[in-house]
Amino acid sequence: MGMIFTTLWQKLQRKDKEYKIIIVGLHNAGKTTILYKLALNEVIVTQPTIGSNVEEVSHRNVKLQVWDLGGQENLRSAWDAYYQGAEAVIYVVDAADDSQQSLVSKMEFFNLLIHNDLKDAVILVFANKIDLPTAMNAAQITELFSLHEIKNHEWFIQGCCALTGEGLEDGLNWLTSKLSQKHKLKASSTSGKDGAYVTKLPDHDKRAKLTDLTMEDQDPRSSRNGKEIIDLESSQRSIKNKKYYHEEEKQ
Ligand SMILES: Nc1nc2c(ncn2[C@@H]2O[C@H](COP(=O)(O)OP(=O)(O)OP(=O)(O)O)[C@@H](O)[C@H]2O)c(=O)[nH]1
Ligand SMILES: [Mg+2]
Repeated sequence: MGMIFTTLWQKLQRKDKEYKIIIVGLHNAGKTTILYKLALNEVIVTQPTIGSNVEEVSHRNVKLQVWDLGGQENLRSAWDAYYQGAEAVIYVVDAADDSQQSLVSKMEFFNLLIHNDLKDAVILVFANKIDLPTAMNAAQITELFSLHEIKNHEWFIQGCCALTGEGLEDGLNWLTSKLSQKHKLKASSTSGKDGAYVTKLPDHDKRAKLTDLTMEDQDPRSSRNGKEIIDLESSQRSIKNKKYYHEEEKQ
């Protein structure tokens, strides 16, 4: 009897579940174009986003509430206001961007990976604008962004073209299957074997220590002071520190 209630409860939960997703990346990367291609299957004429756009997207019966955030430099410090409750990040890279911009993008990417509000988020990287002749492919972006260094998030990279839609579905297939898996796991870990529900709260106190890094480490822009210094090393150190704490915690 307990099992029947558990299954029913899980089905009901799954039906109503809407996952919050954020789309971030530098200005002009193609985030808004991607959002509306996904939501309306149309290529719209975009303006630089000031603030955010939000749309509901349904993919393979999984409902997503997708927030697209403006990527201009003065808007990026406001991204974290949207992080809370986000279960996935779609990070859009302009694969045809010059190397300087790619490094800035990498820095912003690392900044969000270490944010406490995104510690459980899965990460989909869209290497957009693959239609352009100068675009790097997904393997090159993987290398440039050191994606294999990421140990604390599940991630996937997909080359895409927001104008034709190429690659978008493949990316969303990965994303929605990861989200569904996580939801099932969570549902089974919060339900007791006999049908009684046990609420298992995340260990926030312990987790907070994982990001016990100096603000300077976390904000590479702090070293800028008029110079175009992108402190990637410090971002990478932060990731490694975090990894180290994780491993220490497990022992
Ligand atoms: N060639 C090509 N152009 C694209 C692609 N995706 C988007 N664009 C173009 O890139 C420009 C910027 O696209 P947006 O979607 O506005 O970029 P954004 O990332 O939302 O920019 P912000 O709102 O400023 O952060 C537009 O002119 C798009 O038409 C693509 O896959 N290929
Ligand atoms: Mg936009």
